[in-house]
Amino acid sequence: MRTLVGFSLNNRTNTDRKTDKTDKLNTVNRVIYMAINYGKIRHLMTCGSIKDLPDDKLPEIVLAGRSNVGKSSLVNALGSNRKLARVSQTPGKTQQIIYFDMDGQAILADLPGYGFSKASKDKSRGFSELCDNYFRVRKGIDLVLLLIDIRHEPSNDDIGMLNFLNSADLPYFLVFTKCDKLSAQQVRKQLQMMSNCLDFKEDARVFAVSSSETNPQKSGINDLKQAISDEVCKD
Ligand SMILES: Nc1nc2c(ncn2[C@@H]2O[C@H](COP(=O)(O)OP(=O)(O)OP(=O)(O)O)[C@@H](O)[C@H]2O)c(=O)[nH]1
Ligand SMILES: [Mg+2]
Repeated sequence: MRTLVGFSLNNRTNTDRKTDKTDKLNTVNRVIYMAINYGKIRHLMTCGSIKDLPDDKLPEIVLAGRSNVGKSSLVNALGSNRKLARVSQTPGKTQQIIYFDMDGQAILADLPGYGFSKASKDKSRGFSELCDNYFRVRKGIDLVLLLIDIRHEPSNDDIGMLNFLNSADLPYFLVFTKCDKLSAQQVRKQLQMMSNCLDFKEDARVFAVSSSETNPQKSGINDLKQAISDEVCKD
């Protein structure tokens, strides 16, 4: 179901319709067509247990990756809103599943990171379990964004996660984060290293992005937005 930004769909208030008009003008000027209006990403709910998951009626996009890789920062970069998700230098910040509504078109799940955590060992085990169980019980995931820090060799957890996605036949994009910390040449070199280490599908979409709050360029983010929109709203 592909629509012009802001021209989707039901249950719109008059205020929404006014915004839609502005969006239409902006869209026409930029000649960008996206089904999801990323300016309308909102916090939906927070879940500490897989017993309390929300309805899965809307298409769902899941952010997965090591703790500290930049999942919550990516939510903020997608929504151009630094207050959407809590970002921290301390690994293990996101300890629950945080859901965001994406313009009523899809939901976005920010999962706790796998791998190391400065939280207590028990808690850390809890996060990983939550992440593992999530993929086991959650049906109808439409797209997984697997985030990997461009600067480092993939961890065993990254490799395990990718192998799981391949074997479960879940659609995924590989998103390499923190590219602003390297030169363009280093990014290319690291991408080559990643393609040697990681067994990703030949047709897998790969993005190199920067979500840094201090780097206004946010490279790769627009391409990623367009690709998510196309993938999730293609029917
Ligand atoms: N330079 C740079 N820093 C980034 C980028 N993305 C995230 N960071 C930084 O990395 C740290 C961790 O970011 P988060 O977004 O909280 O990471 P997370 O994956 O949500 O971490 P958990 O919630 O612990 O799983 C923060 O200090 C961010 O500012 C990026 O693209 N560039
Ligand atoms: Mg987080």
